[in-house]
Amino acid sequence: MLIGIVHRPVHVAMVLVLMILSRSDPAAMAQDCDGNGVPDAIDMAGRVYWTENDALKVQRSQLDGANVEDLVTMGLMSPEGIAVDQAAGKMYWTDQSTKKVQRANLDGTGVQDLVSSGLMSPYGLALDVAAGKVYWVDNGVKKIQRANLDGSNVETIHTAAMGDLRGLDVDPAGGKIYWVDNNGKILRANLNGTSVENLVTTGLMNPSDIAVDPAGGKIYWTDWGSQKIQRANLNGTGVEDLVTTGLNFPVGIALDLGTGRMYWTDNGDRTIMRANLNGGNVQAMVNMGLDGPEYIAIAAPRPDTDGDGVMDDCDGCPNDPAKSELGACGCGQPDADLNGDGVIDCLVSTNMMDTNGVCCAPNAMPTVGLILPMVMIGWKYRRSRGFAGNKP
Ligand SMILES: [Ca+2]
Ligand SMILES: [Ca+2]
Ligand SMILES: [Ca+2]
Ligand SMILES: [Ca+2]
Repeated sequence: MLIGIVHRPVHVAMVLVLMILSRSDPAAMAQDCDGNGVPDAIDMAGRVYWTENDALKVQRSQLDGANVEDLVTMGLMSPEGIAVDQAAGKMYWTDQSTKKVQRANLDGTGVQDLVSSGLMSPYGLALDVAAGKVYWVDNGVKKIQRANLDGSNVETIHTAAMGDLRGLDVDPAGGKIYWVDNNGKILRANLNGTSVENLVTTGLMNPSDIAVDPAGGKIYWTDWGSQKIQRANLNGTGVEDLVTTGLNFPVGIALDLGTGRMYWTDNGDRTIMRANLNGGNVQAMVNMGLDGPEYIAIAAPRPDTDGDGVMDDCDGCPNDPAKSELGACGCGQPDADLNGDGVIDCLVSTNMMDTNGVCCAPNAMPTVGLILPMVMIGWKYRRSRGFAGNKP
């Protein structure tokens, strides 16, 4: 309605301005096709998020360590565990000293207290997004707890008589939570806390965090006491050393399974590190400007399979680089009008193709245009055979 009363020259000028704006980088950066509040450029590039326990921040950088950003800088006293719900554009963390579980948008805006009473010393945190649950350990009261993603319905699912609870991770499909006891144990249980198993009880000194690769059938952990990164099968057998040199005080660990890498923090060296899942190709991603990074989470790059700049989750034709919407002809076929008859070629009956199969010969009649002449021919035929009117 508004456009109808806009004076034409003004309208044209506005369109030109919009066209120019849409080509500039800030506008492209702001595109958010899936509406999760994260610019698609960031969704597609991925990010690594961590808690800065000494500088009292939540930060992130690109996966290659570039472009470190402060996300949350207010209201933190001892941020610890962190996890990311990328599709919803939210990050969750614990604060051991404010005794809270909190969340915010992935750019750090919109901080919310989810659980702010009844906690003593919350540490590691993990998400089961599909089931709508956030899990955390409370080392103060020696409990593993969970709640809905909005912080409602807090449940205690495991109470440890002793131990020093730190990081945990969830394998929703496998129906297990995994956690570390900093006194030298790795454990797991069902999602409701039943059937607790000791997985690794020897050879550990001070395991600090754990990350599960369900598809690969492995658990990965940091051990700041032995200064190692290790992994084992999901049932704790087959323990392997992955990184045994160059570590000072490794704390958090997270996996980027799409690129086959693990990321960890070294709280002693004040670095964000990464390596291949087998421990090869160790790299310091961020090694300046950090005070004491603690736990870590990965927002993996969201794929753009056909490389057309539209990520799969928003691409109506994720395997057709020429289209991002079905259009009139569907994926794999352009909405073209090669013969210029005003009808998209794919809508023309295939029997109108040339003998050499090229769609469509000049002046070929589109299917819709054939209906009236065919009705007329049929009517004339019936008349000529004396059927018209059914006269006796
Ligand atoms: Ca987005
Ligand atoms: Ca695409
Ligand atoms: Ca596409
Ligand atoms: Ca045509």
